[in-house]
Amino acid sequence: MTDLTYETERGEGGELHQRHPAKAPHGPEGHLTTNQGIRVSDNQNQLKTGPRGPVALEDFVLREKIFHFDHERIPERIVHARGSAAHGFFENYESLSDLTKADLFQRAGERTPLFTRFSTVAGGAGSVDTPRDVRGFAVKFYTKEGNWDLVGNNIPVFFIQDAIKFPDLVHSVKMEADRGFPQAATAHDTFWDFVSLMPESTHMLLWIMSDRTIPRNFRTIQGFGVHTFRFVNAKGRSTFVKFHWKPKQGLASTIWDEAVKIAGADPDFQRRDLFEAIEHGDFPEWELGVQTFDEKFAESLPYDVLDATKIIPEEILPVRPIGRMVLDRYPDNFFAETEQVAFCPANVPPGVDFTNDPLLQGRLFSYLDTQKSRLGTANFHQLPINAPKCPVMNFQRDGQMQMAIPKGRANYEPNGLAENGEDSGPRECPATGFRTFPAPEQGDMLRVRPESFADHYSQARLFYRSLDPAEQAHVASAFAFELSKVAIEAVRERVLANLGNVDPDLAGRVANGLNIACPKPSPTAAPVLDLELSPALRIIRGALDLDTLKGRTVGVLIVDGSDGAILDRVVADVEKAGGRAFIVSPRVGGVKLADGSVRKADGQLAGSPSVLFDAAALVLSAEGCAALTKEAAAVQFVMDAFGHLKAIGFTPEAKPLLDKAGVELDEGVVALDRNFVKAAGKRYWDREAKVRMLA
Ligand code: HDE
Repeated sequence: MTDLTYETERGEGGELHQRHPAKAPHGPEGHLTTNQGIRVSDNQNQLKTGPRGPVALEDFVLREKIFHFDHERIPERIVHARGSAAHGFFENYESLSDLTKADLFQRAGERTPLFTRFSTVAGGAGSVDTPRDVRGFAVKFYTKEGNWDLVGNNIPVFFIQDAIKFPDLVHSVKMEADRGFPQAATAHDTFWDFVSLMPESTHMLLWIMSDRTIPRNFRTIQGFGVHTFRFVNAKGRSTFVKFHWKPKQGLASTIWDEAVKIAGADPDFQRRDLFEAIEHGDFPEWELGVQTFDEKFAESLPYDVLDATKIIPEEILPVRPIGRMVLDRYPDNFFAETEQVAFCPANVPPGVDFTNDPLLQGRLFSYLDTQKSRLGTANFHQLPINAPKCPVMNFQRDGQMQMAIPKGRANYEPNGLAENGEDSGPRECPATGFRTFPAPEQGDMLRVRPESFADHYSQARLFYRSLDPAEQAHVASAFAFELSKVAIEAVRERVLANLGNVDPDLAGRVANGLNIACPKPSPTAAPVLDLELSPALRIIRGALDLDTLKGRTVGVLIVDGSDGAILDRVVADVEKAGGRAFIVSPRVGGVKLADGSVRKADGQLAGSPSVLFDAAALVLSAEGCAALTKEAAAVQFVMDAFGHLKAIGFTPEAKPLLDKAGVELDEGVVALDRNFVKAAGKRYWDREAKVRMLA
């Protein structure tokens, strides 16, 4: 055991000194210093006038330390405050030079370093990881021709069509202005009041009431650029493009009851998951895909590609995979990297360009602006996490926290200093510099919404009707839950009237879930169309719903008397399948196995409920099981694993615990033999009707 307790010694005058033993490496690099590089002799005691006397103002060591601490926090992001990030790379599959001149897409196999931050939207920086909320999916590519920030979400549409509504939207969703709650939740009056008056939000509401907003973790979300962007090739030809990230880990969500319980059991669940996955070498990976199209295709659609409340279903326009992103390094320092990273959709390299999407246009202003108030200086781009990994040369100078020391007199352009033998600085480059695509524009200056943005319901209907029945039931139940938290009755009615345009069955189920009458559908500005359904939108039983244990965790419950051989086999099988086994026992010091040996646990039962795992294994002895039937945490462990549709593997001795938890045997409740691993990667949707009353 290391002894890090205080050592005491007497000084020359007999005074008492307390210090920690010097454990740091000796030599200059091991010495504690002030920010001015002055070595510190004592980091435990302030400078006092006499042992019991007043503290001296001249104690610069104390003052500097407290001063710096006082200013450690910076304003959190107004939205997306809570996030986690990782470093990695993008690897390009093949040259896309026909579509874009963007340097990172020119050569097959080329890797571009990147930094990706995932986030929730509504909650503060200290809120929990698993509220029902959109997840941000922001990627900073450090390309050879400058930074490209693809600042997307895990949902392909947005609430509003025009940036001028963003402050209203965000005010409505954040904590209510007078009472300061609820934190990180849409389930309250002001949010539903606002969206009920904004029918354009209906499509997004369907997505946020779906299981997409209660993802299992960051590794199992999809990402979308949302807006239509442009690719521009070397010949100056523009192609419209929509960006998609598809998780190689599969798409996976929690059950609402599970998400709520995870919030209590581990508020950092998704952050920890990202950290641990990378630490264990399970590097999360996504495929970047594009939907590309021209003006003619855009005009053939019954909706506008500039409207961020619309998708182009993959069945109509397939997603072409163009490369992969691997996240293989967790940041060294959360503040310096994850907190200080500054994304901006306006950061695009030559070959990527914008469209007139009015939401995108507003974003092009907002992000640079917000960084100044968050990071405090116009020089935030010099922070290591934000700095491009290519040369940055211009005549911008000075400002707070200027890190660069430019040489010479050339801080303006044009200048003729070269003729005087001096460095004249950089010059514009018409051949390789960024040129905006010369889209022809004309029209009257108006504050209007285009006619082509008027249909607010057809795609909401398309989304709802494309889902698996279990997902539809979750959507209806989520609406019923959220609206039950809304106290203003007129708001509930307005939402139901809007839902009536999406699908009468949905509106009826929600009304039934609330036990109120379903009002007539609200008037619509455009006819609601029955668009062709898109099964690609499903999570459950969809293309990205993978039955796998790879990168997933099985919680293995053990007690005194458990059979060590079975335990070892289960652990080995799980690991062989690419998963992790997390041993849970009533006491973290472990248990005495049947053969008398001691097996340590990774977590204590009370702090390791089954919501934290993807499947459960019960390696119990008869006596141990009898004791666990009297332990609520153990009964809950099993009950929740069953209720959250997870596989449960069990030794015969564990049966009494299953019975106590009300578990009925089905194809997901299996003996702990070789078949368990196969069963453990799945969720058992057929169990839903037995465990939940859904709307
Ligand atoms: Fe953002 N958004 N946003 N947003 N957004 C911010 O920038 C904004 C929108 C998104 O991990 C802010 O640095 C406006 C859509 C992500 O650091 C701010 C509008 C999408 C992140 C801002 C939108 C996003 C942000 C707050 C409507 C998906 C977190 C802090 C016009 C395509 C990035 C910051 C990170 C962050 C403004 C709408 C994604 C205030 C005005 C649509 C992932 O600038």
